[in-house]
Amino acid sequence: MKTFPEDFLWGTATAAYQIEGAAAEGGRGPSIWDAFAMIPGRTFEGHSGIKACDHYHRWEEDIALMKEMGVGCYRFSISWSRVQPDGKGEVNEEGIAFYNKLIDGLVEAGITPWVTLFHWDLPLALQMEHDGLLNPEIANRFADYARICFQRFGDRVKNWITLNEPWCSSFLGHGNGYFAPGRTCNSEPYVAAHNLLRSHAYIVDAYRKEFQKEQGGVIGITNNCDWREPKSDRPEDVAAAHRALEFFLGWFADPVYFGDYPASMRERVGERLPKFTAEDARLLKGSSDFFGLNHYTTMIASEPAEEVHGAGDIKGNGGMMEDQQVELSEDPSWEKTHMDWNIVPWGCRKILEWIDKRYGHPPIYITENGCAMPGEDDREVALNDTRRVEFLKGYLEACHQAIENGVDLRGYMCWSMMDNFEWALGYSRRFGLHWVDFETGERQPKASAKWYSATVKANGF
Ligand code: GBH
Repeated sequence: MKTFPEDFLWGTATAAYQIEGAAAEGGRGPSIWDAFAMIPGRTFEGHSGIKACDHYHRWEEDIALMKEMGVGCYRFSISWSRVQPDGKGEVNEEGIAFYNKLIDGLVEAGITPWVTLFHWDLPLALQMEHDGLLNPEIANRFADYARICFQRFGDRVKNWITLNEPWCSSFLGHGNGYFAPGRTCNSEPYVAAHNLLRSHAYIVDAYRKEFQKEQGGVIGITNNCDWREPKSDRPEDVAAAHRALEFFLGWFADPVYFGDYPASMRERVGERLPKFTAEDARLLKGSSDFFGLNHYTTMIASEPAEEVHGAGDIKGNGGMMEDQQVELSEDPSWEKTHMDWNIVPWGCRKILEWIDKRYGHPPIYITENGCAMPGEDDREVALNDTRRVEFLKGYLEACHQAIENGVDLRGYMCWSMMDNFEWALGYSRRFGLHWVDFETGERQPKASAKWYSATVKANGF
């Protein structure tokens, strides 16, 4: 039996655009994902989040399912354009009312809400009229929106996540164009990342100065990082793996913990890497009350034999390929998920230990981990998802080992509470503990939901 620490927090996670649906209801304004999904070829068979899991109407049932599982927390995100349809100015009271009902329902069910303010769905008006994340002014828009959320929900919400995976908005949104807004450039990712980091800092500053004392909550950022295992113990390969992690996670976590980007990035990206003003650096340093980590997979890293070209459409790429100069490969013996991601549980322990060491033993929450497995369009296959159970066991065992090795891991939130809109891959990939019929909206617990529930209740497995 692997037993977790007494106060270990067990949860599940979702994001607004992936589950809510009701995209044109209740006064919600469009986001960049509504627009992106309309461009032919950008999402699987043109799928969009217009209906998704219809959580906007089925939220009570979803809370009941989570109560049944016995989870301690639920991580969800707020749709900015549901709260502020234009991304600035007027507040949409219907949107506020929806989140109030959801939050009240969770509290009543004994489930602690963990709220992400931004999970990629930027209000379209900010993109069209103000160049979105490329405009430094975005940090003020973010802070104003966050203030509305703190004011309206902060009496009950005590756990805030500013941004989900800014790496994805920066690199996938502005580097290889795989995600909204679909731009491809070798400098814009650095600008978008810079403004997202500044936005995070401004949000946290507003919370700490105007709300934290009275409301007594915590606030932090969630970053994603895959593990990079050196191909050999040659110093060049070890350095390449370390550099890959700096270009992937250090890009976002170094400014938050140290007030600046990694030196390796400064050297290699040069003029294209923006500089923080003294004031921004001051606001950033120490701006997260916990380390939020989303972790899914592992790749092997080595010093490239010849120079790497291309902006980074290469599988597994964690940073701008031409800049980081790391060769990535896989062990052919590794099993893969339906996303084609390698299943490597020990990579999870190693990334946790890397974070623990580099960032001075911070309290860490895994705010996402999970998998999509092939064949789950078939309901019977999905309901008997033994491969997901094996995946979760493997990764949770790695978490347990990390804790035994001294990592301050405080919680684990499984991605995802239910099957949902998997971004560019639409409804073709199913990450859920609950199966969803996207025609009727019906939900049903998979075997993994039952296994996870037993694990949560026993605080181990
Ligand atoms: C998360 O992102 C998101 O927060 C969530 O919304 C999403 O539904 C979930 O994961 C599942 O995708 O180059 O093929 O080796 C995940 C971020 C970044 C993790 C890329 C895996 C490498 C894949 N991902 N990374 S690959």
